[in-house]
Amino acid sequence: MSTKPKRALIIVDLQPDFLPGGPLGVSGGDEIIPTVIELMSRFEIVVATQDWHPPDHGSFAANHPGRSPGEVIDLDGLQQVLWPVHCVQASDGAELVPELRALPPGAKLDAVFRKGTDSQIDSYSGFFDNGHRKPTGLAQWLAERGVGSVAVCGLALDYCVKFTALDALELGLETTLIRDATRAVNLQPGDDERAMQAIAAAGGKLIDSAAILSEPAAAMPEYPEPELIAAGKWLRLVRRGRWEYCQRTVGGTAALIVAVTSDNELILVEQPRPAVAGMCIELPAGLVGDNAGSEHEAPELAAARELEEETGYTPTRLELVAQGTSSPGLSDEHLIFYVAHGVTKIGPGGGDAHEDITVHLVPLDEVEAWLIAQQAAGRVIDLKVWSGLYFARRAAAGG
Ligand code: VGL
Ligand code: ZN
Repeated sequence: MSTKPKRALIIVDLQPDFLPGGPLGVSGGDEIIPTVIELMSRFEIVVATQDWHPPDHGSFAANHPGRSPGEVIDLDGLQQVLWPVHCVQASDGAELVPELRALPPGAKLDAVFRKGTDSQIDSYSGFFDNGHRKPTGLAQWLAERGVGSVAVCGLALDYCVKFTALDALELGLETTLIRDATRAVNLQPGDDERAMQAIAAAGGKLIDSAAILSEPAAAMPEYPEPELIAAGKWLRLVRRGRWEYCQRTVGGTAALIVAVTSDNELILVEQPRPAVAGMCIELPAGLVGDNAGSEHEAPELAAARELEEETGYTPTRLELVAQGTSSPGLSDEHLIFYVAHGVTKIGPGGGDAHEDITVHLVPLDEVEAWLIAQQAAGRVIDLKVWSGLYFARRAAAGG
């Protein structure tokens, strides 16, 4: 098991009510959104906090007759700044900002923690209420996922961001404030500077987003465009840098079908394979989009069609269970494994006019012995059969 501590991004209270124009609008709050979204794809784990108050919340000046926002009162034994009504549960202004609800590819939000839900106590920090009486669950959630370091951004620097960062430090998490991905309310001029000093004094790091965004996105080398070496009718040989490999001219993706009959037999096919000059035992399979006019065919349809052509069986449902490369040193071919559920025999099978396919129904608990016997008898075993066996057994076990 990997024990490398993970790094999480905590996005604090990025909600419409804290954006300019909102009841607790933070000046420039909207300007941080693109940076926050860009940062999201650079963290293994991303969480957001959401200020989520009941209408009778004690932090709303409107709930204290004669009081105005900005005044400080005693609320259940704690000093409480009074605020305009904001982030009332289920109101539009309490939603996460639209940019967080429709994320671009590569960005994901793993969890949202709501806070300030108890009307008698406010909660600036994403970890605890202001009296440190109750946790929100965020600390435990991060610990369960092996998070050892957090970067904090969002609104507002001098309240919820500050207390979230200070609690993270107190919990022993390595904590970084992303300075250009936060903005302050600044009820008093200089509150922003004082918040940053407090975080730094407690052991937090202060950085700009550029320090994170300039890290390489992943350990992906840059590759030159492939050059063509030779082209056949169905395959071409190409070179990328010094590496030669082949590509299909049609249908770069193959769909493999793992089908088990109602009698618990794995459906395998045997056919002559010129490349290995032998009879090969394989999973039923076909190329996606290899029929004229079906270039944009959905892979499930290709899989169902191939299963029926080769074996005569048709599924009631196909489940995509895995996809990836077949032989990445040799080819860019991509494979998709489907488990075919509820197969029934409706045709003869045997493939099209050019194919010479024999169907084998092998009892699921005898597949190993059968494959070994086939190999001993001189047949070639396609190793993907063994992967298929894993999915067949898992499906048979109801997994
Ligand atoms: C916040 C004041 C009241 C914040 C929340 O998100 O910083 N500030 N509620
Ligand atoms: Zn609030």
